[in-house]
Amino acid sequence: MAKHLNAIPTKHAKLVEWVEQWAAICKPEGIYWCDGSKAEYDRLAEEMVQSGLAVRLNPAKKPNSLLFRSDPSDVARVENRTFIASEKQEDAGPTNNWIDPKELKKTMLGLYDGCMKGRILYVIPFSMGPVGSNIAKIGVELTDSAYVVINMHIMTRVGTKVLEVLGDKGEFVPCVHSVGKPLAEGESDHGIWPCAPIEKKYIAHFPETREIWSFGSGYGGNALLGKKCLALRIASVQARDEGWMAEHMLILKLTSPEGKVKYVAGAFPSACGKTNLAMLIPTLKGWKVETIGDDIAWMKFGKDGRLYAINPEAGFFGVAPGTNMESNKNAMISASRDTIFTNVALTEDGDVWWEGIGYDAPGTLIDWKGQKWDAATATEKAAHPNARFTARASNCPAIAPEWEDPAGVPIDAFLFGGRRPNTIPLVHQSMSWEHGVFMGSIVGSEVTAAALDLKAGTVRRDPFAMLPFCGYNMGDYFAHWLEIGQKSTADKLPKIFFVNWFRKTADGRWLWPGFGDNSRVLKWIFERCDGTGKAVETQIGYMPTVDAIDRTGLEDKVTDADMKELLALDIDGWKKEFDSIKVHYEKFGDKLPQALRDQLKALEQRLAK
Ligand code: OXD
Ligand code: MN
Repeated sequence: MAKHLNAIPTKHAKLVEWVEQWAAICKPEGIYWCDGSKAEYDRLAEEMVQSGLAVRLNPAKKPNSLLFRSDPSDVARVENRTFIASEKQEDAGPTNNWIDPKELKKTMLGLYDGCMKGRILYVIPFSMGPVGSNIAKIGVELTDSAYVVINMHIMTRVGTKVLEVLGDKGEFVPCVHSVGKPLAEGESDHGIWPCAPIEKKYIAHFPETREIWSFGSGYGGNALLGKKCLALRIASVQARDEGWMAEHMLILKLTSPEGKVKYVAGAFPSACGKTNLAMLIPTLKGWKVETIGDDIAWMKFGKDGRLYAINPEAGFFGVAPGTNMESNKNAMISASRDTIFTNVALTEDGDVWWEGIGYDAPGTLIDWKGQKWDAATATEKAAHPNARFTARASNCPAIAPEWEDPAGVPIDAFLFGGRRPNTIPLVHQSMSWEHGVFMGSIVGSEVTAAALDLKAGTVRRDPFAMLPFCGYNMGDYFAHWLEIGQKSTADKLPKIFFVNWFRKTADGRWLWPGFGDNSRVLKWIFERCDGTGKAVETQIGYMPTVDAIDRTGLEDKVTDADMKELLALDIDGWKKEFDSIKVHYEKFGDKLPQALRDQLKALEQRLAK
C-alpha cells in the first residue's frame, strides 16, 4: 500500500477510504494531500522546472509564471472520447457519447490498474464557488499530475479550508484523474508531457453516482475536472434534480453613467469571444463593464424570486492566440503575472508570444513543439491555436468587487449568440420566457472551413452552448429550462436576448466592429430591462429601431445603411433557418418539449404572414 507522504488532514472516513481504495488500484509511489498553500504551489512549480517539464519565464517580463509544452497529441478537449455513462442510453440522449457504465468501469479499471506507478497521487480537495456558499459544491480530485494540481490552485479554491467546510460527513463529487503513463523503476519523464494514446483516453461521467473518471489526457477540460466535467456535466444533472441551473455562461456587471447596475449572463459556443465580452472595455462614455466570470454560471432562485448567479471558478483558462491589448486588455493584464501558459511560443528573452498578440515575433522563438521558429521561414504556427493561459481572476483589473459574494448576483438578462454571418440580426429580444428558451435551443455557429463532418456554410447547432457539456438528454434539458420559467414571474426572470456580433456583407466585410463597441448593444439591453429602449415587435421578436442603438462616435465606421442591414428582418433567410431548425429538432424525437414544437410552429406562421 502506498504510504501517505504527509499527515491525513481530515477525519472524513469515507473520503480517506475512497482515497486508499484508488491508491490500491493505481499503485502510486505515495499519497500527498494538497493544502492549497502558496508554498505548495511554489514547490511543485520548482520541481517541474527542475525536471524539464516547465520553463520559468523571465520574472522581469512575466513574474511568477511558467510555460508548459504538451504532447502534440494532447492539445484540446477530446469530445469523441468524452462519455456520459448513464444507466440508460436514453438519459445521455442523442448529443452525447454513451457506454454502459458497468462496461466502461470495467474497461477503465483495467487501465487504472497500476497507472500511477513511479508517480505521486495528489489529493486535491476543491470548492467550485466561494468556500461555504450555499450555491458552491465540493469536489475531490485524485491526480498523478502536478501540472493539474497547480492549475487547480488557480482555477478553483483548493485545500485545507475546503476540508474544514466538508467536515466529517460532507458530500463531495469524487473525481479520478490519471495521465495514464506509469513509470518503470528508475524511469522519468525526461521533461516530456506524459499522456496516453487517443484510443486509451476516456473522459467519463457517471451521472447517477455523480462520479468523474478521466484517463489518458493531461490537458485543460480533460484533466482539470472541476471545470467542464464537474461544473457543467455533473452539475447540470444536479441542477435538474434540485431545481437550479448550471450553464456555460459568462457573467458581467454593467453599470450605467447614472450608476445603475444590471447583471448579464451569456451563453456562446466555444471560440465566440465569451472571455472578451466578460472583460469588455466600453467605447461608450460613462458605461462600465466588470467581470464576475468568463465561462460558467451556477444560478439558484433567491427568496425574492430572482435568479442569483455565482462563478464557480477562481481563474480563467483562456485561449491565448488572438488575445491582445486591443481585443482584450484586461485578459492581457490578468495573464501578465502568476500565470501558467501552455503551448504558446517562448521568446529569446524568456517572454511568451502567440499569433495575434498584437506585434511581430521578436526574433527567433521556440515554438509550442519546442523547435526553433523564425517568422521568415516558418511553415507552421509558433503557438498552438488552442494554446492557453491559466490566470487568476483576482489579477483581472476588471474583476467586480462582488465576484466572490457567496450569495451571488441577481441576473437581469440572458444573452445567447453564435457566429452567424447572415440572417440573424445584431440583437433581438424574446417575446416571452418560452420564446427565449426556443432561442437558446437553436444557438449555433456557422462552420467556416469544412470541419468535422459538416459542410462549410452550414450551421453547427450548439443549444445553449451546452452541446459538449450537458450531462443528460438535451431534450430533458430544454424541459428543465421551461420549468425554471414556471418557478417565478416574468418581471423577476431575466429577459432573454439573442446577439450576433459576426454579421458580414455579401462581399465579406464585417458589418459590426464588435469588442468594446458591443457595449452599445449592452446599453440597449440595459434599457430594455428597465422597460425603456426603443423597439418594434417583429416576426422573430423585439428588435431595436435603427436609431435605438447608440452610435455616438461610430457613425463613420457603421453607417445608417450598415445599421439598417444589421437590423433588417431577412424573411427568406429565416425561412431557411426554419427548415434547418426543423432538422435539428428531429434529433430529439419524443424528448422535444411540446412548448418548443409550438414555438417553431408559431414562428412558421408568423413568417408566412
Ligand atoms: C472552453 C471551451 O475551453 O468552452 O471554455 O471549450
Ligand atoms: Mn467554455
